[in-house]
Amino acid sequence: MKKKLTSLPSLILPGLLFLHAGIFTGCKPVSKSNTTNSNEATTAGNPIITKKYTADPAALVYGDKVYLYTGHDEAPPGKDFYVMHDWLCYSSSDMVNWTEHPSPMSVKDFKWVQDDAWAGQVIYRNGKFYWYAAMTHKTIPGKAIGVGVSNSPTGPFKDALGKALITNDMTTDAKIGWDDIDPTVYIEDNGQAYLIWGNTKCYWAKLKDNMIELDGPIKIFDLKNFTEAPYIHKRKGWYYLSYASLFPEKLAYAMSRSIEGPWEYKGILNEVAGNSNTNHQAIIDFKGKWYFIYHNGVIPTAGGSFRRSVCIDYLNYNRDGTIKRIIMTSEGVKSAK
Ligand code: FUB
Repeated sequence: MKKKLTSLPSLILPGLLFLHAGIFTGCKPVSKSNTTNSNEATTAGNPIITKKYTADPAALVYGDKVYLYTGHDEAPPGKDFYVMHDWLCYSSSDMVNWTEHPSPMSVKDFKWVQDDAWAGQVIYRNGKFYWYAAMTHKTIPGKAIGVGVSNSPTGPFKDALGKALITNDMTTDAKIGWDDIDPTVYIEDNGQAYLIWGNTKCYWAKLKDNMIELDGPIKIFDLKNFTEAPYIHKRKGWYYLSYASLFPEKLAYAMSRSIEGPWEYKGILNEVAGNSNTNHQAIIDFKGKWYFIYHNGVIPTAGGSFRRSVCIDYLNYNRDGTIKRIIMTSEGVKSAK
């Protein structure tokens, strides 16, 4: 049984410093302890995980499986900001049945980090898995981006650098401490890797083959109403840069024939996701279908902007390559064959 979502208005403060409250009526309550002993993580439909609060999905297709990496919202009911100390990992062969793996990475794995296991992305290269993620730096004020590395998609991931790859003092265009968040990585067919990240400014830089050093200056993409959560995917010669826009966040997207831009704004991809003032996406092609993985805040009774839940719906294209507006559903997707 699923019911409609009800959103309350959000209070907008600069950037991501905000308060938000909302209510939702529905089913599939999260367990009291917000933990699970079973590795069978999910039930059918959206949200796909109901035993824990999950946010900021990243997904990797590797072999015949999809690996889903999420943030882990642990803010108690009534607390209106992020409490996030580790990340979670799930895998599936069909996009419907998800197996939970032990938490593969935590802020404790990074000695230079104070806290805050925020969004990131995992990518495979040369036999290793690299996880780029935003955290709060212990000594350099503001958010920073670190890199975890593992021999397995399910971890454990270790600090690949022993220090941050990106710190707030390296990016001075945005006069805020939380502009170095939400890293995403894309590897071109010629092997050139790109790191893209940001809040209010969309930064990008080339990465060296070792994946843990920048290979050139930090530049900025010009994107209409960019807030955060950049994500790159490619289809039929088109690059797509999707991102969270305005606040409360909708997802917008732009297209280009080159990953280095210029990017042409194409409009809204997804509306505000029920009961969550943030919106964060991963887009993958798996077994012949395109999937849009995102979060909302619909788990009763405490779900909301700081207790979020990952959902999956289909992503479809128009004949000219533009993307059809996402239809967020309670039913979610069917088993992929
Ligand atoms: O989860 C913390 C922050 O909220 C992420 O970095 C943003 O993308 C937003 O989802």
